Amino acid sequence: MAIERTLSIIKPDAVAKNVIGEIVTRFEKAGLKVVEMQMKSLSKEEAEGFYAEHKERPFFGDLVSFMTSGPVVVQVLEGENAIALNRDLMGATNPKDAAEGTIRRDFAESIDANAVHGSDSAASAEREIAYFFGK
Ligand code: RTP
Ligand code: MG
Repeated sequence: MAIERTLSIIKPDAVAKNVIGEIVTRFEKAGLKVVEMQMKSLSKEEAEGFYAEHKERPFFGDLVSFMTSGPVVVQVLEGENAIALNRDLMGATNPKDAAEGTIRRDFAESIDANAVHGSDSAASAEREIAYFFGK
């Protein structure tokens, strides 16, 4: 049993759609516990730093514009196998490829406006949690 923590962001498209509660309910029903939660608007610098691993990618500018287009909900989720479990609940990056019953399949519009972020590894989770909430 590995109890992990992972960083989740409910992105501006999902906040605008008024589905914060539905998304959090999916985490809770899957056994993940919300242990930190903050609604905020990311500055350009915060979004750039958060997604720094993608800074050379062609979609980086669009990604930063999108992530600063409205408020987001930043959360730390805790539970058994939380990092992989959250990625499973989210579904594939492109909602067109996301499995039935996943958050992105049900709430996302496009590969850009794809409803949620989730840490993709233990190292990412550690960095991302510290980025928003400190150690
Ligand atoms: P996230 O980091 O937001 O949880 O998404 P992810 O792991 O599923 O995907 P990642 O590869 O980390 O990409 C970060 C975000 O960049 C946008 N993206 N666009 N046009 C493209 O080919 C492309 N690839 C990625 C997506 O919005 C993705 O969520
Ligand atoms: Mg990612």
